[in-house]
Amino acid sequence: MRILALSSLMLVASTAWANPKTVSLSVPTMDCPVCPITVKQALTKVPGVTWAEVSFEKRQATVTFDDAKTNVEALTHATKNAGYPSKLVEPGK
Ligand SMILES: [Cu+2]
Repeated sequence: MRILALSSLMLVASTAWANPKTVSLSVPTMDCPVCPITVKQALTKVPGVTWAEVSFEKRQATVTFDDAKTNVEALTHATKNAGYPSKLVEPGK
């Protein structure tokens, strides 16, 4: 009984300790200030995404996600489906 309680507790803990990851995506085809709204919606709809911010000025999206639930490929796929192909901006570039 005690072991059962402990293992279910650990399951809850491992979910809470999911690894958040933040990446920047280049979205060069955004051509007016309304575009970022569409891109942001597309990104936040991806399961595992916890936060998305899109800058029209920089033509960039910054996305925070749980890397156990999704990945960069899913993010770029989502923006492409919304009409805005994107690609990962390598850190330091
Ligand atoms: Cu637009």
